[in-house]
Order: sequence, then C-alpha cells, then structure tokens
Amino acid sequence: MTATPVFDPAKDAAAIAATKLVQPGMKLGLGTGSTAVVFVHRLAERVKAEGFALRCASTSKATAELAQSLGLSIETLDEIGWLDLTIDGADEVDPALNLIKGGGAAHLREKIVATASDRMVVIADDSKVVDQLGRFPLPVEVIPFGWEATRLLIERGLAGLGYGGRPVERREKGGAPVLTDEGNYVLDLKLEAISDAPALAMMLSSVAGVVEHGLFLNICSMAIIGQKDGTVVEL
Ligand code: ABF
Repeated sequence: MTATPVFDPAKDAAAIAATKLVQPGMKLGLGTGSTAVVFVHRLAERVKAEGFALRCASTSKATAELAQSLGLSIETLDEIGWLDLTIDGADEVDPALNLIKGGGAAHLREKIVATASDRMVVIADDSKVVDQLGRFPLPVEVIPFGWEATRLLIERGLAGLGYGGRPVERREKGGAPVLTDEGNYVLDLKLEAISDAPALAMMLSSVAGVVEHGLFLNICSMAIIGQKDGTVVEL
C-alpha cells in the first residue's frame, strides 16, 4: 500500500488539481482507492515542500497507513470533530454529482467522513463519468448476523422497485467473504441503470441488516475529472 502507484496521467492530474484546494491548517478527510492513493502521495509532497500543518482523518485503515508512512499525521474523526474538506474517489459520477462508491468496500467510513465535512470533492478519471448511475454494481454493507435474510429482504425490495437480480456477496479469491474495516460483509447489486436513486436509497436504508449503501446523493459538491492528456475538467 505504501508503494508509489503506477503512473496514470488522468488520476495524477485530478490529484494534483485537488491538492490546490488544500489550505494550510485545514482539517482534511482522506479518501480510499487508487485515485485517493495518488492524491495522498501528491499531498504529502506538497506538505513536505511547503512545510505547513494539516489535520487529517482517513476513510480506511489502508489510507491511514499510507498517509502516515508519507509523513502526514492522522487523527480519528472524533479527535478532529468536523472537517473542512474531504477528497475521495468514486466508482461512478453522474451529471448531478450523485455517486456510486464502495468498490473498495470502504463506503461506510467514506460516507461518515464525507458528511462530516463542509465540502466533499471527488477525484476521478473520465471513465467514471456516466449519464445514469447503475452500470457499476451498487455496494451495500451488511451486518454478518442474518445476512442471508438481509439479502432476501433487499431482493424483495428491489423487485418492488422494478429491478431484477439477486444481490451477490463479495468474496475474496479464496472464497471467504470480503470484510470491511468494520468487520461487515458487502453485497453487490447488479442493476445496470438506476432510474430513481432516492427511492432505492430509501428502500435499502429501511432494511434492518443494512449498515450503509454506496449511493452518495447530494453529498459531493464538485468533481475533478482527470483526462488522459493530463488536463482536468471540473463538474
Ligand atoms: C473509493 O475507491 C471508493 O468508494 C470507490 O469505490 C473507489 C474508487 O477507486 P479508484 O480511485 O481506484 O477507482 O473512493
């Protein structure tokens, strides 16, 4: 996790642009995923070069370890209290800046951190921009206790909203369930196109065993989209 990431001009351009939003003394949320990794590297470089202080909270153990290995100090969200800005990646971004997140199984902490911030900015390459959310399977974090019943309730809720398909449990290559940083399981919902994201979010949140889903609605205030030629587009 501490290795320098393989260079990707689009992710790097988005990451560099995002470091310019960071002001000395800020309380900053650090995201998870490969684009967030590039951002943490670029941020650490800038902090080292300019020697200013920051207070950072992380959305995952992996990002916390990386940030600390690069000399950034990490505190818990409770120690910091409230954040000025969170920079994070996404799996899909639509034109209204609604997102699917959770491909890295970190969306619970990511949502807690993002919603405890004055501003959440997404960094992504242009493959993540979609007209309509849903092609990327929607991750849902569930409590291990009774997860099969939770899956059935989600399946029934999806059918009631006109979606087919069965939520798929996310597994490691060896077959064990993927565990989130909170020790929960992840179900992936293959929906293809989400026509009414608020209704879907409400249905998922109404299921007792669901901890959090990966729909981020009205949370992101700006997306910095890196292009292959090293430029960025702001949404
Ligand atoms: C996190 O990392 C997630 O919510 C999202 O699933 C993923 C995006 O990863 P990457 O930047 O590697 O595409 O932000």
